[in-house]
Amino acid sequence: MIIKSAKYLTSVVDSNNILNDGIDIAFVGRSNVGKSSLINSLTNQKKLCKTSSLPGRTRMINYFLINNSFRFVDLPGYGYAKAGKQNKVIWANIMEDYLLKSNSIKHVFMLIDSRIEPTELDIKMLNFLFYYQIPTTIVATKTDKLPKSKIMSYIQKCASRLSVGKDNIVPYSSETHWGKDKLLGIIENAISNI
Ligand SMILES: Nc1nc2c(ncn2[C@@H]2O[C@H](COP(=O)(O)OP(=O)(O)OP(=O)(O)O)[C@@H](O)[C@H]2O)c(=O)[nH]1
Ligand SMILES: [Mg+2]
Repeated sequence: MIIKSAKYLTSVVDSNNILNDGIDIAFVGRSNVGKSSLINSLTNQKKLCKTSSLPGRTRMINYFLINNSFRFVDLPGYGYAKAGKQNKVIWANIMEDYLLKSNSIKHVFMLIDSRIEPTELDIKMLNFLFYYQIPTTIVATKTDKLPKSKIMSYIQKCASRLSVGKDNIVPYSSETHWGKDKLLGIIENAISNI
């Protein structure tokens, strides 16, 4: 599929305002894993989605309208712990509300960092998605930071930790756009299966 247009639609901070009509492709994953960068890479835009080297940048649900027909949904990252227990944002309620309440989700891309073993929260997230039978693809980001010869062994480690086959993980780089055609194909399938 070709993404011809992508524009910012709206942001939602209150679960009651989650959009319930239409078609959503959502992006979840640990804070700082590269969700916003992936959306920019898929849409060929540099600044559609704000990215930051500081974790916890995206605190709300951001909706983007793609090809005037379906939406990309940038969800708040989980697992971000600022100094001090009170400030710990382990699991954003609005993200869970979205995944449980939205009638629009057609597919979820769950991002992990290809260089880092998936955390307990990643495992919890994946089990949550499987439990609610939400169609999900795991994407391993930032592969450009690994030597080419090591990428597949890192992906295998991530797969073992998540108890899935390594073919269930798509390696990606938002710098080089490696993996983009594969993800666009998955999106095309997800939105045509309606
Ligand atoms: N080299 C490289 N850097 C990446 C890649 N993807 C993301 N980054 C960098 O990682 C940092 C975090 O990326 P974001 O896209 O803001 O991550 P996020 O998941 O949206 O983060 P939150 O909104 O905080 O949950 C930024 O400095 C990005 O430039 C990638 O594929 N390769
Ligand atoms: Mg973000």
